[in-house]
Amino acid sequence: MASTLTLEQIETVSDIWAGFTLMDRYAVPKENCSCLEDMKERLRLHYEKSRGKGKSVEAAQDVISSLRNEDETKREDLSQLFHETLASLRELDDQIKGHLVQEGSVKNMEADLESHMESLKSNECPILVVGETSSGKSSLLNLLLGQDLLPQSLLSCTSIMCKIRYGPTMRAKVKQANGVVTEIPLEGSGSPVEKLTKFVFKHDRGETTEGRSVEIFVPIELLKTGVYIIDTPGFGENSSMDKLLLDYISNNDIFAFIYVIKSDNAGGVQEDRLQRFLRFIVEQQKARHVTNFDPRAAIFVCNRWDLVPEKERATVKADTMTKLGRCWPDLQDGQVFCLSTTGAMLQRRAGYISEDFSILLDGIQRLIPIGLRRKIHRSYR
Ligand SMILES: Nc1nc2c(ncn2[C@@H]2O[C@H](COP(=O)(O)OP(=O)(O)OP(=O)(O)O)[C@@H](O)[C@H]2O)c(=O)[nH]1
Ligand SMILES: [Mg+2]
Repeated sequence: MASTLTLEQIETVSDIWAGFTLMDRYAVPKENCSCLEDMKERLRLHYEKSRGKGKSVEAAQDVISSLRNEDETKREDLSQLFHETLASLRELDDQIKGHLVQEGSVKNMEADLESHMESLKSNECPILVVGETSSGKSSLLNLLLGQDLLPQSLLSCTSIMCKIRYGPTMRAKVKQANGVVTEIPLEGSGSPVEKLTKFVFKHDRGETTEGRSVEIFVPIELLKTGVYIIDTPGFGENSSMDKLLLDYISNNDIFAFIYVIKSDNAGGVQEDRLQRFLRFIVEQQKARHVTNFDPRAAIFVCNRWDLVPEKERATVKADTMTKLGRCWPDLQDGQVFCLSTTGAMLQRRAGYISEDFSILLDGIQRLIPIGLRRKIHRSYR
């Protein structure tokens, strides 16, 4: 037997017992590996890791926090420029100033600069996670955050907008339709998922929770930089839940979003829903004067990829690309990612980042900043 794990050894593993034996021999963690495929994937990831390849769990966390850093630096530069311009405006010769005031331009410019400076101060950097019901939005968020926080289930559904942001202690704030706010401590005994379930989850998809929202505060480093993530109810099944999402899009600037697709849906991507939804985003953002809303910043995740039979994957991917291409302007191959969230979570719990998740993280790092730059550009105008 070789002194280090080799690819040939992994390829020859043909049953669970051979897999366990190889894992024991090379001290590969076995947790959560319940089938041959999971084991071989774990062995492959271990092989890559031992050769210094593949993403570490720490690097995966850094992806989200680095998004913010880029935004932060640009915001500081721009804020400085605004300060200087405002100071120069205020120092203008009285005669010139009088002339410009008469034209109304100085007053407007000062007011404009002040309002831009105010919006730049905002530490908000939202990433919206949207998509079909049961496509795995909540599961994907748990994966990105590296912990089980949001309830996920096939039978029940997220019924409320869940904003996840940094806080020194783990807690949630639930806002009722009548404005009453309830604080829910999430620390201590019992899992956060259990404590949150009755507030953010509905067992009957017909029930409504109109007008409510929840903010979940978690003490994790990657959110400390101001990035926050919003889990949303599935789109297209229940009109009151659709309304929650559509109202949010109409009332907020959307610079970055991840659209999750249920790849194992019979008939593939539900094109009409997708089209209505994506059109709505573009129109609303135009109406909100988010100029040049950049379609390149959207990320599409073909999730539950493990449930698509291997021999059908190429066809399903091609069909998805065609349908997405018809709904989304200038769609690039690099915006669409195939992922098994459950598979990635299983590997992540054992300290490995699966290949599909690693590719998605690279995509997030590449594409989300395009959207965030729009936020800055808007202030330049
Ligand atoms: N096999 C498989 N199951 C997945 C994957 N991602 C999520 N699931 C399962 O799909 C079901 C739905 O996942 P959720 O995360 O609740 O989906 P959601 O999009 O948040 O659902 P709603 O809130 O109802 O819109 C759960 O049973 C998950 O365990 C995946 O990649 N593979
Ligand atoms: Mg959900």
